[in-house]
Amino acid sequence: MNANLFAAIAAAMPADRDRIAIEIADPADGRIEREVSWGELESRTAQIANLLVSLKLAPGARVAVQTEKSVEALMLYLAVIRAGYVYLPLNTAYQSSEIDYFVGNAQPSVFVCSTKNLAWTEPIARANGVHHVFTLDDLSTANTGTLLDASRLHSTAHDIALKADDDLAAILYTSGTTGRSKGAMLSHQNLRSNAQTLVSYWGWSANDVLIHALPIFHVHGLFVASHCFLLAGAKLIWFSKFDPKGVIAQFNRATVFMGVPTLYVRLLAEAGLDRDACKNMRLFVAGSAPLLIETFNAFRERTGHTILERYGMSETNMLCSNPYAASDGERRGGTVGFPLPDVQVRVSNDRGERCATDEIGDIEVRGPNVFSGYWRMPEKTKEEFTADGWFKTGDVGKCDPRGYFTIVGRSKDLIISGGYNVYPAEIESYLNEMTGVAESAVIGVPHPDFGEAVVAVVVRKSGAALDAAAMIATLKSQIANFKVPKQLFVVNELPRNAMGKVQKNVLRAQHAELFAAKSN
Ligand code: MCA
Ligand code: AMP
Repeated sequence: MNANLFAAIAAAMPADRDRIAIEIADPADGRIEREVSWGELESRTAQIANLLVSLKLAPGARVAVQTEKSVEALMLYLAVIRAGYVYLPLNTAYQSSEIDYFVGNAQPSVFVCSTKNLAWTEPIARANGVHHVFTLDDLSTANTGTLLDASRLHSTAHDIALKADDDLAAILYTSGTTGRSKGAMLSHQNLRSNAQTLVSYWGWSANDVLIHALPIFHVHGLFVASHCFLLAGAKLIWFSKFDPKGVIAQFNRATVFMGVPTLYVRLLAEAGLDRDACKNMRLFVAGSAPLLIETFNAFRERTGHTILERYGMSETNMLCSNPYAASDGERRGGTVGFPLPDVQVRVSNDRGERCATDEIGDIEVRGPNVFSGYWRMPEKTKEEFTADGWFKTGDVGKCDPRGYFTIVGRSKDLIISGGYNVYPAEIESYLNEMTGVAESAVIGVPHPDFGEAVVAVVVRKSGAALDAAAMIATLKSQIANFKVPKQLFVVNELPRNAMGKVQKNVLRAQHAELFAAKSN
């Protein structure tokens, strides 16, 4: 059997290749602008796969991609998998020092960027030894980019590369609590097994129509959403950008929606979100960050739908899900439900023993979905697994007597803002480099839209004058904008405990109302 994920995707395509696979919507009003058939998806991915093969890349070569969201970018992902290379998606918000790190660390053979970024990204790629640089833009824009132009010269027939279960399919960078980002290595089996589990557990069929409004450089939009639609042979309504009005306008033609909690908060802010607008829908899925119980309840009241919350990680794909079928139990707000079939989840105390029911401890996981390790970081990989082979998620939680898991916090110092992960240590390292800064502490505080917002507390060196606005502006020029603190406070000292450790919990309590007050 060919374990290539694309072999499973090809097998699930409808026999009638003229059927529409993707409808591309205008983000603002939801109007359908273009359609892509299954046949086109198949032949376009074959052409791009053939182009990649013609480059005579080494086995296991990485293809790094930083492009705007487009169906062409989804085709590129599928083509990389199909041709047997390794896909490395990069957030469009990343700036030069971030791209330099990822490209330097992963050493891709191919780098694909938007035409508008070529001038600054190509030198970084070339300096890091990348041989092939292409551009890729949305087909609806005038310039389609060199990747599509070159691919059109290639055959629309392509034999799917033969892959084993453990062969690498993708590398997803996730930041660490200390040091730089780590590349989570995901195999064809990791991706395929998890996608097949979700298709079956969430009751997918070829009649489903999924509204896809998430970015495609992280697990949620790239894997969870795209793989479910592909393996069910269903249909996508494609939004290049989330817009609540446009999305609501399409609910009456769709059956499934997936979003991070911020998308649900923004949907709820629209008067047009009501039972009638959602009457064709069968499933709303939330994940990537905690869904507040207020959001869960408000959505049910307004639409009559109970959001299904699930929990996952870049290293593991999806781990837990609230039940889809009523016969499996109710969907409980504030919980992430049960371990998915095939996935094992346990809660351990700091002595490595199993916690009792309802006892809080570290969440550890095992299964065919769990990655094999961090790219070229064997020591880090070893640290993140227990002696008996379970992956330590860094999330803290508990399991109730009925088997529902709840995430109560994180042992890792991580902020999740609007579904994007921000590691305080990274922001602190940039702040600490600035003239006049003695030290800094970056925290997450509750935010009505993003769930958590990044806030920095900076200690000035004796006699130094620090300008908070100027420091924020400097950060904006250095790092992805979602990581930049929404507010920065200059203080004389940080609160410390008896051991001299900075008490971030004290800072979080001090600033807990910062954004709540603003929203009133
Ligand atoms: C945008 N901004 C943000 C965020 N997004 N600030 C904090 N957190 C954010 N997430 C800021 C920008 O820096 C900018 O600030 C201003 O908001 C407007 O930017 P814009 O791009 O127009 O924002 P937006 O389009 O409204 O984006 C908000 C968003 C987006 C739609 C919620 O953040 C988003 O798509 N989030 C989803 C992320 C996701 O897919 N996560 C899944 C990870 P300024 O004006 O100052 O420059 S996968 C995962 O976590 C696991 C595996 C799982 O379980 O799924
Ligand atoms: P990432 O590695 O960027 O994919 O982020 C994974 C992290 O997101 C997990 O370790 C959790 O901390 C968090 N996460 C994902 N889904 C949920 C959820 N439903 N509830 C709470 N936290 C979540």
